[in-house]
Amino acid sequence: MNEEYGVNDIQVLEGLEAVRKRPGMYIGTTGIKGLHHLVWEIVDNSVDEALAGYCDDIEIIINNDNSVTVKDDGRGIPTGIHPKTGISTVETIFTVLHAGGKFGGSGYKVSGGLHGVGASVVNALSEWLEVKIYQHSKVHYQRFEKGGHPVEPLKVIDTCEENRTGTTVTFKPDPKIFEESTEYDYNTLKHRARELAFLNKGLRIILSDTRSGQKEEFLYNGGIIEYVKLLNSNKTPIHQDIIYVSGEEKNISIEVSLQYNDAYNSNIYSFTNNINTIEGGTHEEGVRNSLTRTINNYAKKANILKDKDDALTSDDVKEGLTMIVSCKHPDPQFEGQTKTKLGNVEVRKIASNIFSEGLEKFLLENPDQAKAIIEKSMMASRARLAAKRARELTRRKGGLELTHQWGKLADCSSKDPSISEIFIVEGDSAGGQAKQGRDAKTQAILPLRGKILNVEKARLDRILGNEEIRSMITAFGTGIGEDFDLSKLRYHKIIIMTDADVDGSHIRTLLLTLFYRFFKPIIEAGHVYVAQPPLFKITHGKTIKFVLTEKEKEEYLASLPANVKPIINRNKGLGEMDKEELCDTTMNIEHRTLRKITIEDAMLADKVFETLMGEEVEPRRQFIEENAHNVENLDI
Ligand code: TSJ
Repeated sequence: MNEEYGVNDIQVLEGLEAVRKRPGMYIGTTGIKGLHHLVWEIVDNSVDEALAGYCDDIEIIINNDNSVTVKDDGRGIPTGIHPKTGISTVETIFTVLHAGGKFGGSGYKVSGGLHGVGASVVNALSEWLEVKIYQHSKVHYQRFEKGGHPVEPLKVIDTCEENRTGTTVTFKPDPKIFEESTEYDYNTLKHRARELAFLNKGLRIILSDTRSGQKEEFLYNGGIIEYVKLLNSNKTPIHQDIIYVSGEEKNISIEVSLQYNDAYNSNIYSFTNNINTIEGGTHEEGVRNSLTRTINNYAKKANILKDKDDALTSDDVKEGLTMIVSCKHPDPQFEGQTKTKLGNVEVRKIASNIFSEGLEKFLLENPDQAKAIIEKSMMASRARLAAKRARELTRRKGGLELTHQWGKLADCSSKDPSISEIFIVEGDSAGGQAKQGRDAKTQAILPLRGKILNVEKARLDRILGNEEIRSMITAFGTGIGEDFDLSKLRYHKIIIMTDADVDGSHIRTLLLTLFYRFFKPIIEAGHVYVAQPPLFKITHGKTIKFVLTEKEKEEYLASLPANVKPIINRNKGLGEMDKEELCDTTMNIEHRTLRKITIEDAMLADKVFETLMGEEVEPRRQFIEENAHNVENLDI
């Protein structure tokens, strides 16, 4: 027996020596990343114990000397002699390479970090490592030194309370291996500790740092539901509930949580056995296919998506989506460049089936939320088609370059966006005046005719095909859709200048809706303004005064001597002012008042647009009726 132990011992040490010779083969790097990876190689064993249902708490402690302690309240590593190695299972796990499932007894699976190499590699790369096992009222202990050499076999060093069980491992990474640094970073460990807690609902992970006294506890009974909640916490969800679906088939479990927010980008994270599958794979594909299919099916059945509408694409239903997909698989195959893509083909169908069923149920039970989601996707679809059409149109016309074709634009001479402004002016006459009176260095003028609205009612994407609107988009320089690039914006002030009447209000609504749907970042960055032409012209003898509001008018009138009667003109259109008046009151940087458009303003415009120009007649009739009395002041 002793001799056999010796033979094994030599083989074992050769194995660990191989790890020390080429650590990169086992943990990727010996830099900071590899150093932190050691912690997860150990913690993963405790997480497996939790997944098996025997462990609730895992504690990770960064000690003063940058050793790390990982402690769980599981069953404790089996302490008996292992039949195949003739040494204790504990020692086997710490000294035999790849001593995962094969050595740990039934059900032992190393979910493993990326490399899934386990405790022996950590031991090999440590200056020293100690393990304590609490089991059957005893404390078992073993210490390893200098890259994994057992100081002596596993022994009992103490007694403990009868019901106490668990495993505690402390290791000190070897500075001879981790030459760059052996200093642990609390925040790096925190991020993954929290992620593990999200991915394993009900598992408590306590992280502490005796160097700084920091300590945090992560426990999420809602699991990945709470993960989505966190990811969406600084966003605006467009429906109330976080959708959660889970199921199991053939020992493969699938969990999905998702919620849509009002942004355009998406945050989709997928995991298999707690490993972030950055490259995706069959679990993510299954869920995403099913998301597209289920939303389309429901939308058609609920008659939100009409026969004439194009089916929503996978990209359409992705807009604004925050989603976590978590798969637990007994034998995952990782593929791809970085081995972070799940390859098991059977998972695609299982994930798809489980998710379809759960999602359909949610949509049927929550029609209002379903509607919000579908409308968001339909908006994405419209934007995609519009962008496509706009691209096609421009391609046909020879590109969106600054050519003579958009001769209506009087550009400014400055090429510095931070001082450049573009005035979008309603009507040719006001446009002409503005062109004459502007500061040509910094102020560009683009006249728009009101009739674009009447011709192209309802279909925003068709409005994008309108020559003048396209001139405007070309002038912005940012492109549209997938090509959009805010940094290419040619003017940092886009100023809408329209009449104070119904047509003016409509054009403003149209433009803001257009911006809201296709150029939201421009609004968010605060580049869109509405000019405030004076509402009244007050002539008193030889003095002329322009005022913006009713209140200012009253105040001004009250201040006038009573000898001459003032003449008050209400400014209906920009064209009523002469070019000096227009430029001085509304365009001149010194005298003008601009109102910056917020995303809320634009959102409101978008709603009004839907109502005014949408296909549903009843809400439009109602809207006009309700607003008939103040339609002149309909200022958005
Ligand atoms: F691997 C390790 F040594 F690094 C390590 C393992 C480190 C830490 C902190 C914990 C663990 C660990 C192992 N926690 N819990 C377990 N459980 C088992 O090894 C175990 C216990 C009982 C049975 C059984 O079938 O009765 C099976 C296993 C795998």
